[in-house]
Amino acid sequence: MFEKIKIFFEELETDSLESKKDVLEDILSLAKEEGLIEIDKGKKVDDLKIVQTKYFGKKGIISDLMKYMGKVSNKDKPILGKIIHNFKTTLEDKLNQRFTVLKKTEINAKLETEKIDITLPGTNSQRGHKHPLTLVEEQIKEIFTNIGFTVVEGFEIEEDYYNFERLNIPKDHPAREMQDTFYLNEDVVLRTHTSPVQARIMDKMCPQLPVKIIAPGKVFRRDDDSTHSPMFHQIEGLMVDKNITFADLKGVLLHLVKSIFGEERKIRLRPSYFPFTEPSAEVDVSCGNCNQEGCRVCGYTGWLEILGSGMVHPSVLEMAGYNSNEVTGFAFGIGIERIAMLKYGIDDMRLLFDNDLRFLEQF
Ligand code: 2U9
Repeated sequence: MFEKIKIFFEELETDSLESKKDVLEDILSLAKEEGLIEIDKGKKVDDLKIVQTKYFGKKGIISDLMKYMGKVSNKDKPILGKIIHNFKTTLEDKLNQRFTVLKKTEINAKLETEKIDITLPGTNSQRGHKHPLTLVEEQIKEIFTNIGFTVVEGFEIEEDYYNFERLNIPKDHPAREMQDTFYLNEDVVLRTHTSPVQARIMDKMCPQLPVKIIAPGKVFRRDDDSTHSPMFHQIEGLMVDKNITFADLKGVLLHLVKSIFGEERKIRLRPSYFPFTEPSAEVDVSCGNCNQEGCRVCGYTGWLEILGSGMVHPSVLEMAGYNSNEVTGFAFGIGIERIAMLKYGIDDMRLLFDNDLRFLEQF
């Protein structure tokens, strides 16, 4: 086709286009038919793009035709322009129509194959859950709030005075030695127990009675092995009132132990020593693993040590402003990790702090 046009213009030479315009129109009419067929043959948008480039591209047929505009006389320019314009718009319209149809078809096909069944059940994201230490802490808090105790929290960074002096721990007591305590400076420590919380509350409340509080929280000691961690969690309890006796302490602790481990469990109190309680007792729970027949868990004793307790030392009451002749109290301290280890059969405390999902997912 293009050859024909070339020859046509070569032969045109000095003749005017006007007289031979029919010949050119015939040539281009044929070319137009060819183009329309090519457009119809395109079955995909990409096929059409190839045809589009062939006719409308920078080096396409229409661009070639336009070059003759510069070669014909001024008089012939409008005639040639009209012929080219007609050729161009016919193909352009046809191309646009075809593009619209094919694009629609392709979108429909895509929608058909990528159809989403919105009635299918969704994939659930995995739910997290509470850490075993949180579970135990929450259970113990609930047991005590149910019998009228209030939960109080205090500072993890504490004055030496409240952490030790107020708990009747004199300067030369072994618990104050550097290997046990993280000192921030001479007068400030990371609290080694939550007892300073209770000491501060007694300051605030005195002479009000009763004091009936539990203090949960993190505590810090320079210790690290399978049964000790430099940071661990405690819940300490304190009850101060007139006529509080050792029997009250025993009753509350029995209730606590049965609530955590089960009604069938027993407790045993062994004499002990703490600077802040007098008398003091360590509390054991009957071994649930062997029903006290003796096993590895309880070291063949039938008993498991779980907490420390005692009657508040008169000096501790006096320092808070209470008259120790009129007022008595009991106190106890529970290591939450120890309870969690016994409750869930965990043999290494460090597992509680590793945050390994294979471990945590079991609770
Ligand atoms: C005040 C007065 C007395 C809190 C007590 C214990 C006994 C005790 C340990 C248990 C395991 C610490 O986490 S542990 O290592 N605690 O044995 N704690 S009596 O006595 C207090 C507290 C506050 C004002």
